[in-house]
Amino acid sequence: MTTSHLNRRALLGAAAALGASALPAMAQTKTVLRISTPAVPDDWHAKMWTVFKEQLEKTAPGEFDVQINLNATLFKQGTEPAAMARGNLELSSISAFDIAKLVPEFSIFTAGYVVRDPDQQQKIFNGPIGAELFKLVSEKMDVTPLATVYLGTRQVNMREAKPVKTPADLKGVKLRMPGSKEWLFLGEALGATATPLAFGEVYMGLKTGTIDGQDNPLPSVRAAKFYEVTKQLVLTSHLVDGIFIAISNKSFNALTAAQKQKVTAAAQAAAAYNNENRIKEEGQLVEFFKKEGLQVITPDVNAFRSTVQTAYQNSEYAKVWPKGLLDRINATK
Ligand code: KDO
Repeated sequence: MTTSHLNRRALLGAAAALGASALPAMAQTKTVLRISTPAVPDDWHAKMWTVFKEQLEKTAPGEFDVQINLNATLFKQGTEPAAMARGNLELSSISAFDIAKLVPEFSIFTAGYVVRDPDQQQKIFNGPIGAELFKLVSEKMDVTPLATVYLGTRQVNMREAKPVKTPADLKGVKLRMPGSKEWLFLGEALGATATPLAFGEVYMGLKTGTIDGQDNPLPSVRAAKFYEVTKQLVLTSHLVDGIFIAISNKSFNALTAAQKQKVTAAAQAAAAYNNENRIKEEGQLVEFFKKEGLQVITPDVNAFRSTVQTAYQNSEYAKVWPKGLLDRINATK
């Protein structure tokens, strides 16, 4: 064997060894970002995660392994913040109701008829109020909110049509709400008998009659097909609802400055995609539901507003709202 042969063989061997070990080594350097959400695939706030993933694939090729888990298949609705704090989940979209459990000041955003519209919602959370409250969220929940997602304006959706003008007309109505005391308070404030149930069980609950109604924004009523098992929409517009794309601090702090910027930009692009599509669709859905045979009525919204606002003002929640915050929210234009 000549020297050159030896060298070639040695080189080939080294290259093979490198090839074999280099691939898994590269794969290992990808940062896994697990996402869990109860959203159904056809809803905008489910599809927005694909926007997040695709943007990161473009801006940081090969750096992230984004894993999207819809329909609450990875974590049950409402358990995502605890999973993130424990390090079992990197990202989720968390609600004001999830946050209020650990940051009581935030319960102002669980109250009906506080935020006026999606535009004001963005201004509140992208301005000084958002900055102050998100700092508390990071300190107390160990997660960083990256973007504010308009979930839509919540409406009452009834299994059987009923003349509903004021909160008194919802007396005795078993209105499904997500399962936490903050949500149940909102259902009771509307005049109904609030019944806790996870989002994934609502369709069956409506179909079988274990609940009389549910509340959700119109795009979610469409995406989750609740219109197939209900006969009426009551446009109470009681909550301009928001969810927040949040990342666990442990994961966020492990990123480089450039990665932090790219992940934040991807979250904001995802939220912008959702917000634009959701607002547009929300404006068109009344016609769609009417065509599907639902009765759509507008109740005495002022009566709902004053009853709900009084319930919150007299509640334990209002006692911990920072002084002047409601005025600052109202002054945000
Ligand atoms: C719901 O369970 O009614 C709700 O609208 C509550 C939201 O905070 C959010 O969890 C949402 O469901 C899910 O993302 C499903 O759309």
